[in-house]
Amino acid sequence: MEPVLKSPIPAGTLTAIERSKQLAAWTAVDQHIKPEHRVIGIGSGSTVPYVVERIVLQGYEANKDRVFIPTGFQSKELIISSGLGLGDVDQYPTIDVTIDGADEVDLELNCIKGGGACHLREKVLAEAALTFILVADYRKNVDYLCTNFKPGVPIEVVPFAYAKVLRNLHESLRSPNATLRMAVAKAGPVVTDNGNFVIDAPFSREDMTDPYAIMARIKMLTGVVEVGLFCHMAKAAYFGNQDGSVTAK
Ligand code: ABF
Repeated sequence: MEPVLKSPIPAGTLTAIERSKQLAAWTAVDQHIKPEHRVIGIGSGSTVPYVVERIVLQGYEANKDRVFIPTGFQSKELIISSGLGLGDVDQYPTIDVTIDGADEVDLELNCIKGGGACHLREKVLAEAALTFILVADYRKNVDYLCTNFKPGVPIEVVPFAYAKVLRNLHESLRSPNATLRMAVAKAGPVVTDNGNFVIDAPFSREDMTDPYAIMARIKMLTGVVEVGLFCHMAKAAYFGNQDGSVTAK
């Protein structure tokens, strides 16, 4: 049975989904960021602003020795606009805690990330962290990956290799509907912060019983930079629920 924590937040005016994101984020900050922590990784997505909100409310920005490392443009702006100290992972290759969002999290705390095309930098910050924590709303809490998140697994590829990697996915990796991610109005491919393209590859429930095995096979394809499957990395995940409770995995 998963433990259910009491909400740290009084009822407010947010929508149910936003409130559930906030609940997850605030709980993760309260449980895992300690006064002695000096280097904190800040992920991407729409749940992470609530992480920063709680950090500021807890007064953690006041210590100017504390630095916050972003996973991309969005979190960098968030850190700066919230008055937090900005750092970089090349300066701080060991991070005390990284808190980040997810597209889906399974029973074993494996997750899909990269719906926002930031998963390369997100994985660097997850791996650099002594403790990596996930926060999400209740829709992301699943038994098996690729249940609700229909685009599938995001794969960052160098532009030169995208067509070859697509063929590999279609023919050898049982993902016949893998597609190149296009920008709004199909103006062209989405380009990541690293100048690469993203392929979205849906997988069957059967394949997602062992996401690590699929991740390892995709990662071996020449031209793949990073796979949005984070296996055996997270220490805990928090999901805000519609009833104001938080589920911890
Ligand atoms: C990032 O933002 C991603 O890896 C994931 O794709 C997404 C989750 O976003 P949200 O918090 O908006 O659901 O963390």
